[in-house]
Amino acid sequence: MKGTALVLLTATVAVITDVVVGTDVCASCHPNATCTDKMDGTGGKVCNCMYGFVGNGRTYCQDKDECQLGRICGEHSRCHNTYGSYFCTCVSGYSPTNNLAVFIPNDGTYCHDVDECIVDGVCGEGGVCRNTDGDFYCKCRTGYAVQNGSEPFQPLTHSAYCELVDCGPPPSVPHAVQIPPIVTRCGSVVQFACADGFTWTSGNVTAICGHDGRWSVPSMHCKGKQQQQQ
Ligand SMILES: [Ca+2]
Repeated sequence: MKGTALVLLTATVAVITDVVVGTDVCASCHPNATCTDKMDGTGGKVCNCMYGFVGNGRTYCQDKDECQLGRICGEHSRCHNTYGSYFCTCVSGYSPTNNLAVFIPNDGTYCHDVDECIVDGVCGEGGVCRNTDGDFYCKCRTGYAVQNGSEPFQPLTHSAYCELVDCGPPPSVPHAVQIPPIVTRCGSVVQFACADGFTWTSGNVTAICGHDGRWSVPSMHCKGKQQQQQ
């Protein structure tokens, strides 16, 4: 009997989480540990720290900082350690593939690029959106010009925006009048005709509102009819 007890005592010393002679092993488990059957088939019990904790199962089971294990959350992510667990978030411009705000990568969730251009009007009126990996940018469509900045611009971080190009009132041409309708947007064409008492002699009779917001000036010449007769 003495020999058996000595063998048991030796085994207990060797593995602290093993069977303790004459005591209930499970009662000695740390609050953050569970008591489970030993895998060696001896019928003994063992204290194991719960998921998210590390220690010997009995005297200590401390929080495991999963974020120290390298890039556990994957690319474009941030890891957040919590007591007994952890969670991941994505950096700006990326979102979790599980469509939630946070995730744990063990279900295959990872951070992927957000296609910001899916949202209508993200670049504002006249803006054309281009998605990029982790970001997006805007340019102005034809007929619009960038204001308060330069192209390409990111409307969330820059104050630039697109504005309809408008040339304002068409130029005045000596002895000529404008023929309505007068539209002053980019690309608009305004027709001119010689005023009463004058007649066209040469040059083009149109003014075009350019992308730079300026009118081209008609090269037309109108001569007084009386002058012509002389
Ligand atoms: Ca993007």
